[in-house]
Amino acid sequence: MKSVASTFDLTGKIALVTGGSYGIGFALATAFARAGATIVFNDIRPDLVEAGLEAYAKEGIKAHGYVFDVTDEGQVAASIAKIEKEVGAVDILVNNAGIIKRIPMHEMTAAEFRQVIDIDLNGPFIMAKAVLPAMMKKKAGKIINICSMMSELGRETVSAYAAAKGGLKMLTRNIASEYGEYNIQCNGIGPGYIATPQTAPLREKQSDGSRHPFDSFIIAKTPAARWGTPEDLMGPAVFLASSASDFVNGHVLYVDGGILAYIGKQPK
Ligand code: NAP
Ligand code: GCO
Repeated sequence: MKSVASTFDLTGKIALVTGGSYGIGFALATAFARAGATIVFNDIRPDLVEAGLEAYAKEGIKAHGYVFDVTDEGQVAASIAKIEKEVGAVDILVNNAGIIKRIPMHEMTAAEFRQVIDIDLNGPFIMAKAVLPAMMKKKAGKIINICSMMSELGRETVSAYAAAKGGLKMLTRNIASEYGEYNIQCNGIGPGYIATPQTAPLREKQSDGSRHPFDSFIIAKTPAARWGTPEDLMGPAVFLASSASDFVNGHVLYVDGGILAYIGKQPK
């Protein structure tokens, strides 16, 4: 029987993390590398791929960076073929690339709504579709979709994001349902409120030096009474990328410091 620790080992695996040059994607890829995997990442901007390669090198990781847009089916197909040739077939895909637009719904244009859906929902479909054939051939694969609190909850100004992340939860369940027989597991991670550039506007200090009201709101909504860090997601991601989770399929693992369990801080 294998040791429990060895079931988390990713030696020999190739992990592709979309939008992995900084933020959550960078932390997840770093965790996979520390568990033994070879890292591949992409971004739409060449300068960010360059910066990402430098950041991985600083961590002692020899990553492979590619420039492509996850919403462009042609670019994705060509890039996956290139990655398979230059590095090898992808064993672990993390659909991390994502954007948010905080605009009241009645002021949002359909073009803005579509752009969020395109990157946050169509992108994961296009990426998964591109890696599935090799995974089906190998009869093994892990797909991790980065979902959100907004896969479960709504809030003002984030209609497109919530629609996309709710859809991503169901895409996760459907990939699990459709490809489980090929020993492919598709799960989600639902991060709580994590301190990254994406959430920086919600944490900006007020002109008098006090906390942003949204920052205070999140502290009060989180039993852990703090924002999460990208590092908080590393262990859960290694679990879902490794054979330790081979019978976990179609699940969204919320890593939220308890937000979804909590009604919120009682007024004093
Ligand atoms: P971030 O700091 O904004 O990073 C997102 C990454 O995705 C960036 O590298 C971005 O590159 C890339 N990207 C955007 N559009 C792309 C495209 N079309 N093709 C390729 N790459 C693209 O965000 P984050 O906070 O690390 O979030 C990462 C993921 O976690 C997102 O899916 C987000 O929705 C989700 N999430 C975040 C939080 C949180 O609290 N931070 C919580 C729950 C879920 P550019 O810089 O070039 O745009
Ligand atoms: C927002 C935030 C969120 C988080 C995250 C929560 O404006 O409410 O940006 O949507 O980024 O996805 O899990």
